[in-house]
Amino acid sequence: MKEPVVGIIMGSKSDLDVMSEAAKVLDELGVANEVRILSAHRTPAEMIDYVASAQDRGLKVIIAGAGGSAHLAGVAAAHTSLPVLSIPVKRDGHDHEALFSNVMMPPGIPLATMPENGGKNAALLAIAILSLSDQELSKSYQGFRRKQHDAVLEADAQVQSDGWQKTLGKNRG
Ligand code: RP5
Repeated sequence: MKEPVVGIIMGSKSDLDVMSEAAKVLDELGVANEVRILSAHRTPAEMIDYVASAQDRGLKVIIAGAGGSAHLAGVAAAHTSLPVLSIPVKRDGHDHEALFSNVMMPPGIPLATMPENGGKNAALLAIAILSLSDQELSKSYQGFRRKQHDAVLEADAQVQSDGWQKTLGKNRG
């Protein structure tokens, strides 16, 4: 088994549904990753230890997600010089507190904040970063982008030939 190059961390088991979207995309493109539940508030020492040792253990990117006051990603970024991508976890009834807390980092400690619940894009950005030094992965990533591009053109061709009403009906099954 390949050693993980992406560490996915989250503040609570309750974040796993959102964060697993990142793991799924990394798995699909063959990027070895590890998933950990480490809270900035409830397990601060373990969380800092994990992040501070990440680079020496071979990790290249960290994806961190939390909701509410969402300190996890910012504190992680403070303890490593690896790129840290944050996923603000948003639930019904939340405002945008996690997003705002993540984008308001002080100058000097960068944090790449993804869309709310944006596990997929976090994984793809991690892949884009890793692709800079991994030709095989770069090819897989280009392939993914091409497939996505072709799917849109196919949908456009369908709506042009069948009309929007029929296309909508087909999509509804
Ligand atoms: C945050 O508080 C966690 O990341 C989670 O998004 C939220 C709620 O945590 P639980 O009370 O469900 O453990 O720290």
